[in-house]
Amino acid sequence: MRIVCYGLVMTVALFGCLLVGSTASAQTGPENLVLSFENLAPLDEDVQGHYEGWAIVDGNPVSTGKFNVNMDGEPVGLGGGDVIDEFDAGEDISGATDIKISIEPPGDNDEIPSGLIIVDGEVMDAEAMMKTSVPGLETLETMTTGEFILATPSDNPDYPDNDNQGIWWLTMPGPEPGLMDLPDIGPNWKYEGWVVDVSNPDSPIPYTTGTFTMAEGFDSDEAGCNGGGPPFPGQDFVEFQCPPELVLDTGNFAAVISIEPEPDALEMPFQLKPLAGPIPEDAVGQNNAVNNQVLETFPTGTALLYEEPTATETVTWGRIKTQF
Ligand SMILES: [Ca+2]
Ligand SMILES: [Ca+2]
Ligand SMILES: [Ca+2]
Repeated sequence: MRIVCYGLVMTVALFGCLLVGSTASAQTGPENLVLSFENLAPLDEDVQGHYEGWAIVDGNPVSTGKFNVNMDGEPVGLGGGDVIDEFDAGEDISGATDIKISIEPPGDNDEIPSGLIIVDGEVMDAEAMMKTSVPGLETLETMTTGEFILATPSDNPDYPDNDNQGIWWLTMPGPEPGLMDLPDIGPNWKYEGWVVDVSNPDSPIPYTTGTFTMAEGFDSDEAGCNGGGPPFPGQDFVEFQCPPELVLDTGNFAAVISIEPEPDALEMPFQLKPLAGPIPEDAVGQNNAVNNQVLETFPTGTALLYEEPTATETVTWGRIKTQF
């Protein structure tokens, strides 16, 4: 939508400005919706499922259509389809109060949204600015910080000196929790720690350190398949545990905290990565920071609904035409 003002002061004073619909991606009717996104990642449709838009009308969700996104974040049809300039809900959604984008499981055929909403926003003046729909987002955005140490406590009786083969989300002296102001993200999400081999930037290789919901307490697999370690999230990548064995202070690894959907179909970091940073070559024996990247990397979106042209505009346009 752009605003066109006519030059004469008298005309503007009498009739105000005209609202002229933008030329591209105009919503052609009250059943239509235009979606655009930043930082929304393509889904592996067979494993992760697909996106689906929902207009909340009188408190009930109306599907605006299933889609995936391409590498530019543009909505596309499932199975490698074309870019979708405009969605058609098949009924009037111009009175929607909210727009939500869900992730639906593979083969989903029902007409209700899954519990997993990735972005949503309230409709104001036929437009919804959508933000990532994770509980505690405001805390994640600016307050959440992270630190880790390298250590391998689970095999220390035999191997006290291989500290560069494990990572623990804690700080010393202590141990104190290394993840600060980590909000409760509810039943549909969980945190997961990762070390990522980035020696080939084109194909990074992630290794999980386990899933967790709080900064303190054991994660899903403790130090690895044989357990052990302190009551904090972390992992020992040592012979005593299951493979792989990793040496983390080579300058080739990054440390990452992701937020994963629950249940989680893919053994890869999900697109929400609130904290990440390199594992430095001098990481052993010190606390190491990961950076908050929520504002730069979390998905956002815009939903444009149909706006009924008002009678005033029509009258004004007619008067101007007769005047000039
Ligand atoms: Ca569904
Ligand atoms: Ca050790
Ligand atoms: Ca673990």
